[in-house]
Amino acid sequence: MDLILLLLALLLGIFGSNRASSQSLNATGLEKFVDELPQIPVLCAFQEEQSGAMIKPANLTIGMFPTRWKFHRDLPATPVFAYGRSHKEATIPGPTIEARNGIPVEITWENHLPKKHILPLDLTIATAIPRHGGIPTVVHLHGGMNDPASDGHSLAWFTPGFKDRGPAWRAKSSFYRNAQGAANLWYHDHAMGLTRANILAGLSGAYVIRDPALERRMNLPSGKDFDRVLIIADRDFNKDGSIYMNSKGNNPKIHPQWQPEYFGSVILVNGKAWPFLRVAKRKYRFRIINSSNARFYELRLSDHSAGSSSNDDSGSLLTFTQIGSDAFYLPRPIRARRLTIAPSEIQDVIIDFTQARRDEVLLRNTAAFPFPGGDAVDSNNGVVMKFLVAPRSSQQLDPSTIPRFLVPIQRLAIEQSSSARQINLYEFVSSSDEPTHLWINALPFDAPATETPRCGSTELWSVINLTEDNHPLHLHLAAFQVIDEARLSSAEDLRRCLLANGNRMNASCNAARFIDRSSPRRRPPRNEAGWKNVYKMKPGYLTRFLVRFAGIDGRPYPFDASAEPGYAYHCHILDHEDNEMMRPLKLR
Ligand SMILES: *[C@@H]1O[C@H](CO)[C@@H](O)[C@H](O)[C@H]1NC(C)=O
Ligand SMILES: *[C@@H]1O[C@H](CO)[C@@H](O)[C@H](O)[C@H]1NC(C)=O
Ligand SMILES: *[C@@H]1O[C@H](CO)[C@@H](O)[C@H](O)[C@H]1NC(C)=O
Ligand SMILES: *[C@@H]1O[C@H](CO)[C@@H](O)[C@H](O)[C@H]1NC(C)=O
Ligand SMILES: CC(=O)N[C@H]1CO[C@H](CO)[C@@H](O)[C@@H]1O
Ligand SMILES: [Cu+2]
Repeated sequence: MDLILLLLALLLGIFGSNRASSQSLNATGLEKFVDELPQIPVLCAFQEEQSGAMIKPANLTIGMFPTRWKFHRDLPATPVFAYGRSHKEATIPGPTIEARNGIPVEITWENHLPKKHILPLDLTIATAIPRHGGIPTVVHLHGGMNDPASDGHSLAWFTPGFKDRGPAWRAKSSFYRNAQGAANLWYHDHAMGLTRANILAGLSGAYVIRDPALERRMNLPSGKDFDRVLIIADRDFNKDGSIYMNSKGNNPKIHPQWQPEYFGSVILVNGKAWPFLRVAKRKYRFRIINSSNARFYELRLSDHSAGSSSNDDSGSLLTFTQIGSDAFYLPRPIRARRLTIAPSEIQDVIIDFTQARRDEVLLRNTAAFPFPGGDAVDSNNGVVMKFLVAPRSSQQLDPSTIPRFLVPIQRLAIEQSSSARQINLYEFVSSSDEPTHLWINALPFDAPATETPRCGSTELWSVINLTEDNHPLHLHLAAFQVIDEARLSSAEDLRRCLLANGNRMNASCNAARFIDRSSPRRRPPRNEAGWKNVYKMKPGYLTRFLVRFAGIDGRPYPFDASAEPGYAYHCHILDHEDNEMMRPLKLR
């Protein structure tokens, strides 16, 4: 980092100072299920003429604004950063952008943020620092297949009026092709070293690409009342209702503020704490996006003993019927009682409330945090939202169906891969055994690109997780299919051997030698066996997947994916990504 700039930034005080002592709010004092789940405003990314007969491209301008947001009936409107067409229209989460398959859109993202951040930052991790002050931002469309210049590279950041721009910045607007079929995406901030704080402050929103012909044929629940986006996130608040973020790090002498994982005890859905939604006895489609910094969710439905935090859901008849994962439809629907969502994962599900035995259904969370070996959830973070099911008399006709088959996928085979890569995940700790940073292949983000696949190729990636956490690994641009997961006999010994050998595998420290032969290789769960752009890397496991550096139909990208500034792949625990569990992905 440039020391002069750092000193200058500190001198000018452009980054919010660490709040001194405001204690965080006791979440138990906030009454649950008092706010209705908001309908997120929709922005159309196309123009419809002659009542839908003609669809034409449109351009959008969306700003990032400092505004106030009420997260709960009993909390005051509190400072946030929000996306919207204007200051007045800015919301938490940002507007849902609805695009049409095959109709591109050009979005000009404008930064209207103030000089000072509303959350404490840490300039000792690799952070974008603008020469003239202001808060750097850049938008990444998660799950999008777009040109490198429009991908939202972490170093493509900019400040208000584009006055300062990062080295990877290319243009004032981003061109989104929407040529990848019906898909669930989300957009969020991705600025170097600031992603966790900018998203925590409110900078994220949903982006749906619709394919009307396909969706008519599938006849799934549709329309704004029955097809809804649920953006789940956890937050803590200060007593004055403002968003809490730790101002002290776990290794304050090394990183004054950074902590390896942010967990909040209040669960927000669409910007409201533990909201309720009135539903009819019929099927609903929910596109569930996890925009938490670090919290995994293991979602369950319970329609008995409301308020119970017990893990026993055997009495519930309600299930999730999952139809999509990340940006892609599954080949066929899968029913499950539990749904695990990693940060930034999207699960597209149908819930049929005709099955509910009571008029109140709780959406609960039972995932330990950190996942999987951490603390158990409590009566706060163990609850997500409540559905109030209208009595049968008000039942509407439900013309929707769940087809037996959705969208077929081409299975990739290992023989199709032209090269193999080894990706090793490390966490480094201080003398007090506290995490200081996380590096992929023992390299920082700014070391020259080592993952340089050829456009059009399919590669076999083997990821070994040599840390104690589960890391949701996300690739920009490319989609992949998980083959299997194998347990390592001693991740600790392999880690030591690899580090002593400069992260290189040799005959004696080779992952293959450390596979635990007594436990079988596991296939991914059925609902994650299709195309993915995020997958949870289990601690102490070797996970293998096949990545296709082309469209999922195998056709070449309709653009030059090898152009500058390239792409990235990273852990989607935002606190890890910021410190520096991210590497360049540079296609050739
Ligand atoms: C929060 O409040 C609840 C109920 O008043 C109490 O039982 C709990 O101990 C409090 N938690 C903390 C961390 O103070
Ligand atoms: C969108 O903006 C670009 C220039 O940035 C322009 O070329 C294009 O015609 C515009 N499209 C529409 C539909 O206005
Ligand atoms: C949300 O994402 C975070 C970070 O990727 C992850 O830790 C958390 O488990 C996810 N939550 C859900 C509900 O999937
Ligand atoms: C592999 O590397 C480790 C660590 O440097 C070393 O101890 C070991 O002897 C090497 N094995 C071979 C076969 O070179
Ligand atoms: C579950 C498991 O095997 N965890 C291991 C992950 O890797 C670290 C470091 O290599 C080990 O200490 C854990 O035991
Ligand atoms: Cu991670």
